[in-house]
Amino acid sequence: MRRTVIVSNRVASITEGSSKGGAGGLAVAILETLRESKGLWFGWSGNVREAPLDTPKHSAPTQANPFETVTVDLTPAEHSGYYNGYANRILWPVLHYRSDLMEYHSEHFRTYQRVNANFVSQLVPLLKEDDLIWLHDYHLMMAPRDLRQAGVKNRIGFFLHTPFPSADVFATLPNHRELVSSLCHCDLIGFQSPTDLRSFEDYITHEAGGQVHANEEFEAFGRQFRAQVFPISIDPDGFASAAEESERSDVANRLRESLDGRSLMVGVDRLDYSKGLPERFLSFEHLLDRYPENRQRVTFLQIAPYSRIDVPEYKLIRSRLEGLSGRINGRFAEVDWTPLRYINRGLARRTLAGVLRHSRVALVTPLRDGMNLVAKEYVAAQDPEDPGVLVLSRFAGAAHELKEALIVNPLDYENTGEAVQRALSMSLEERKERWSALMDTIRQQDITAWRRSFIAALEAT
Ligand code: ADQ
Repeated sequence: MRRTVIVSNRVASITEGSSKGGAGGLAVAILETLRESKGLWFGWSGNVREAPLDTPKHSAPTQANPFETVTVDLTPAEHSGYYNGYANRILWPVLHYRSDLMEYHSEHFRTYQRVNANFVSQLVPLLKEDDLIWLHDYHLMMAPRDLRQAGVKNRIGFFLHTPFPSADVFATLPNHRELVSSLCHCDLIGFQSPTDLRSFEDYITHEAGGQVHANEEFEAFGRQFRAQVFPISIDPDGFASAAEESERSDVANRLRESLDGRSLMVGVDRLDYSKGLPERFLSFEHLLDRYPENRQRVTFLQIAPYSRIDVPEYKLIRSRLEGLSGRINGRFAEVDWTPLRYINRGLARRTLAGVLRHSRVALVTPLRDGMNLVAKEYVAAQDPEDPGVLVLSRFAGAAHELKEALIVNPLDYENTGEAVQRALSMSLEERKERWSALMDTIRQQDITAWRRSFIAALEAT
């Protein structure tokens, strides 16, 4: 088996990803790929230093983790230009159809290019002839070109975890051509959903003057490559057992007691403007307004840990949510009932699994999302004898697969409120039918299938 070299913005600490159910799905997938191929994981250490070390930091393989990690530090200027500036304030909004939020400065693009080039120059001496190189996500879009310029002939694959927006939206990025022409140096580009692939095809034919042939073969900027859909997933059975075990935990008991027989609705997201949280809060307000029988009977728990706190747009969305949650609770709360519990902290994965299992309805209503793993985790966490209902945005990549969820347009908050009402009153029989169809889908395309199919497709290019 060939060695796989994974390159991502961050290298997670091994302990974060060491146990099933204890780690995020992506970390598990990456670690399994690395273990199987005795691979190498390269990326940022997470440290920001005025004077970074000259050489990257290696960690040697161990018996439990038979792969290497190599990490580099960023300077404060690199962190602010490449990570906060270009990746999070320019690329992220555009990839999520929010060009209006882009804060463009050409200096940020130069820093982004410099950091990509620096990653590549530190990586190249570590490469072996038949390594497969697998680049992850929007932080590293200039790396394919740099790798080829450094003479690297290995197979290179790139997977985009976010959406690829429609060609017109992508073209609002002043550097759209540089970014896509760099990606075209890959042998394989992977997207989350057919919508993303279609948008990319459209970009290639209409913006780049390239061609799309049969078998997902592309030609553009003088290069030939493939682009395909690989919907990312989770380990459903691992997550299901974590949820089942967590049901007997202290936190689960506390949650059950505090609900006092009320139905629980849940939302779990990083606090990000792409996740549709204000619209979700409004849909809950609509539910209580329009269907007063839910007052005192339903509690909505929204878990939304802060993310990207240095980015101003995230401060704005935070204060908007604080305002809305205050208004909803002020309007509807009783001395013995708080309708909305809004928590800005992350939960341990096992605890999270238990909370999802205990929830009658999950609201996964992003305005745009590459996939959204919480949707799949919610399904996996359910009790097969009494499963809850998933209310899912049509704009999450997951909606392409999870067709038996109640699919909504999150911008229509009233309609989302109606879907929740339908979910709360759905018969056990219908809940079971929908759940088992959803669970079958997730089992068929789980995280192992995802990583193996990407690697197989890369080898086959
Ligand atoms: P994210 O935008 O971070 O990921 P998501 O797919 O939902 O979104 O993954 C988040 C992960 O973090 C999930 O496993 C979830 O359980 C966990 N998580 C979220 N909030 C948590 C909390 N409060 N406590 C504990 N755990 C929490 C990006 C893209 C997505 C894409 C993924 C994977 O934006 O579209 O699905 O990468 O490709």
